[in-house]
Formats: sequence, C-alpha cells, structure tokens
Amino acid sequence: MPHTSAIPAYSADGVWEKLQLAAELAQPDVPVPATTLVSLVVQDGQIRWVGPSDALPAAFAALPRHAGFGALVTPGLVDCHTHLVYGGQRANEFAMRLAGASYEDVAKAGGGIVSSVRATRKASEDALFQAALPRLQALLDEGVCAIEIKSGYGLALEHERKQLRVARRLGEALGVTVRTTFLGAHALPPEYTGRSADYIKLVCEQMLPALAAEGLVDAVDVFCERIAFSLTETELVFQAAQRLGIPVKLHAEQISNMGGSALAARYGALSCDHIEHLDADGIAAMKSAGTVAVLLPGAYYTLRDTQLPPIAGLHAAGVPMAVSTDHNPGTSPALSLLLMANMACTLFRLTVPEALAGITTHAARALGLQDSHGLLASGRPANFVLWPVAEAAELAYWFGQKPACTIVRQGRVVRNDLRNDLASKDPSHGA
Ligand code: DI6
Ligand code: FE
Repeated sequence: MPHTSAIPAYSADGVWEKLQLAAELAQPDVPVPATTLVSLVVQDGQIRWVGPSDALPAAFAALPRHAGFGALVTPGLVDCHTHLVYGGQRANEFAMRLAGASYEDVAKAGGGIVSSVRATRKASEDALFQAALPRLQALLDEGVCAIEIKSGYGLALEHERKQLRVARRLGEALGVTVRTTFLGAHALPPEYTGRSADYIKLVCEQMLPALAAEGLVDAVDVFCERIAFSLTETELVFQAAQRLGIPVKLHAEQISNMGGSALAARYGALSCDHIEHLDADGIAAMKSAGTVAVLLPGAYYTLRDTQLPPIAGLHAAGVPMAVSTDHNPGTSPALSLLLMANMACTLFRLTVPEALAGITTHAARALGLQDSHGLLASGRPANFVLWPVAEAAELAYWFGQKPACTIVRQGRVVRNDLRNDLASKDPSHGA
C-alpha cells in the first residue's frame, strides 16, 4: 500500500528554519555561505524569502515557526514524462522478455502498447482514476509536486478524452500540478491496420482539435520510431499542434536514429525524450532550440538496452538534461523518481548535481513550468521537500528506500514525517 500520512494537510505558512540548502536548486534572496543554515518564509502559499537564518528580515520575525531540524530542503520534485493512466498491467510481457523476446517481438505478437489500449478502452473513467490514484500517490509520497501525464492508450477520441480527463481529475483530487500531453500518435490502433495515413489525419483533424477545445491538452507528443510513426507523420502532428498554439515534445531516437530530435527542435519542442540513439546533429539542433533532453533510465533498464544516450555530447553542448520515470505498464513500471536519479548516475554516469537538477529544474523546463517549479526562490508557489540527509548526494545514493521526508505541496504540509526521524538528532529542538 502506498504511504498515506496520518497527519492531515495544513497550511505551510510561516518561517521554516534551520534548514540546509541544496544550493544548486535555489536562488536565495541573500547569498548563503556554505554550511550556513537557512530559513524559508511561506505566506499565502507562496515562498516569500529564502536566505541565511540570521538575515531573516524583521517583517517576518513574528510569523509562526516550523522546525527544520537541520534537514536538507530542495524544490518539490518534477516527473516530466509519464504514462500514468491506463487499464490493466503487463507482467506477462515481463515474463516474455525474460524468455528472450525483444520489445519489437512483443509488439509484433499483439502485446505491447496495443494490449494496454484494449484494457484502457474497456475501463470506465472512474476505474482508470482508481487504478492511477495509488500510482500517483506513490510518486507524491517521495516529493513529486508536478507531473506530466500522457494519453496514448485510448487511440480513439472518446478513450483519449477519458485518459486526459482522469489526468486532470487526479491533479485536482490530490492537489498536485498536472500537465497533460496528448499522445494520440503513440501506436496505430488495430482498426487502422495498414491505414496509418488515415489515422494520422484523424489525430490531426479531429482528435487533437476536439480535445484542445475542451482544455485537455497542454502539450502534444508523438512516438517517432520505426515500430510507431514516421518522421513525415510526426511533422503532420506537429503542424496540427502549431496551428493550435500548443507546444510539442517527442519520443525520439529510442530504438533507432530517425532524426526526430532535429525535427522536434525545428518546432521549438519543449523536450526530446529517450534519445539513446541521438547524434551530433540532433544535439546541436536541440541546443539551438532550447529543447530539454529527457533521460529515461527505467525504460533503458527494463529493455536491457545497451546504447547509452550521448551524455558527454549533451553535457558539452550545454543541453539541459532532465530525468523522469517514464512510468508506463510496458517498459518502465517505475514509481520512484529518486530511483531514476540513482540509475541516471549509475547507468548513464550523470553527476549527482546533474541528476538532482534533472528531477527538478530541468524537468520543470521540459514541461514549460520553469517559472513556477523546480527551483527554490521567492515569488513561487510553495512546493518543497525536507529530507533527513546530511548531504544532497544521499538523495541519489540510497535506493529502494522511501525517505521519511516532510512535503509542502501547493502551500500545504501534506506529509510531516521528518519530525520523528530528525527531532532526536537535534537536541536544540526537542520533540
Ligand atoms: N515509449 C515508451 O517508453 C513507452 N511509450 C513509448 O512511446 C512504452 C509504452 C508501452 O510499452 O506501453
Ligand atoms: Fe514514454
């Protein structure tokens, strides 16, 4: 069962004191010398001030106090690529792959995305909501404060609508920022076999405009791959998005180098995701367009991929790198963003600061949320996490453990487990 805090949510307004700052993830109002403890002021659900505790402006001195016990404070985490809403699960394919089948073999045998499409179409909106709820709760319990949720398991107007409506409802029910992405061009639905052009026409001319008009689409994505949609088909979908003024992103170069990233960059894409096979031209195009590279170590691991994404090239070019769960029932049934940070370090050789920026600052940029999420700074909604660790590297170092953290989401304390963990270690703060 996912963790649910026994403590009901309450306002986070006041001065959060005695905190260590994850310096690379913050823009304090007053410079913070190394090893200096900081305070963070929340008023009306907004961060109002961040800086050294001994420089707290007098105007805030009378506000209620929240003990930080010397914990590390980071921005709320951002999971920028998930397929969280779907019917059923696909443990059978896990077994098939263990017996030697490849991702492409599974897809060709009628499994893969299309099997989730069958289960998603059969499920009611309420059933999809109930199934996704504990998955989302598991991510939130680890400090996620903003998440992207894609459609793409409906592949017909009414079923894509159902998925996107569930995504919106989840955000409202749990008080978390949800960005919805329309991924109608995820796979060819069985009723369109051999009629790919007709399906893309349906996506561009009917599904996307209808869902956008209902306010259900924050971004548009395509699975550009030889087992999915071509470069030409991808561009048609991007043009449809552009006509509606909706930003695009792309599942690109996961299994082969199709040149999708350079195409996406030409359309000013927010992000290109997976990108194991990305080449130098793609990197240069992403750099000049300001497109974020989203790394998905969970899918890499599940598929036992051996083609590493071009980390050194991305790093050298200065392309921001995000890290996400890619939560989906086929290739990444992952429900821990911290585990993905660990895997991005161990498998992809990201540094710890890169991995932590990847699940906060750069992930926010991949969703167009760089002005409100992923950085601790005044003027932003209060989304932050207090971690019981001595140094930031511990967030990527431990794995398989859900830390006992305190979470402030949308200005509310939604979990407060730090107290028990750290109070005993901090004699100045009693219990
Ligand atoms: N790439 C992925 O990693 C997921 N979708 C995609 O386009 C996999 C989706 C699935 O197998 O259900
Ligand atoms: Fe994906």
